[in-house]
Amino acid sequence: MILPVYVLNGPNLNLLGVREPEVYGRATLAGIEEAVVARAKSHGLGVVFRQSNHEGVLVDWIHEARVKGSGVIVNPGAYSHTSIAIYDAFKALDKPIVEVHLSNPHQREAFRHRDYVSQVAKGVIVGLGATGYLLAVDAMAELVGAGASKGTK
Ligand code: CA2
Repeated sequence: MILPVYVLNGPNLNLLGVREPEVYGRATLAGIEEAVVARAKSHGLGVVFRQSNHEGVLVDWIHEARVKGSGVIVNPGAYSHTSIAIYDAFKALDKPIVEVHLSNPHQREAFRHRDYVSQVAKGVIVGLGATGYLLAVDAMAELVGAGASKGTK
């Protein structure tokens, strides 16, 4: 039995679908959660899906995933560009990490070009909107050896 995949979302992502649809798309976080859970289920994987606006809460959840998760898909939001605490927590996580960004930070302000989490992630998906989360689930299924992943059936 494979442990669930943690899908962690950082600050302001609770506002998805409400403001700035031209940057982040029209999907709400609840809609993304529903699609992620369905996609993970197709791979035989469970999901723990969470969002917090607080750095320390995200650190605590990464610690929790060390024990209770098989890997972490993360959109750290703006903490990607600032948080050494989240970087350190991921360094201590001996499990696959896939980072997702809805927008493409490389096409945006210079302060979004540095990304601490990318330095510890196995893979990074940017600029594809909500689809990026689903691609991350497919990649994670392969990384954790989930039975029904694409290409194995
Ligand atoms: O593109 C992404 O997924 C980001 O992680 C989103 C973060 C941003 O700081 C990163 O550079 C890239 C911001 C999330 C803010 O989400 C909002 C959604 C709707 C309205 C306002 C903010």
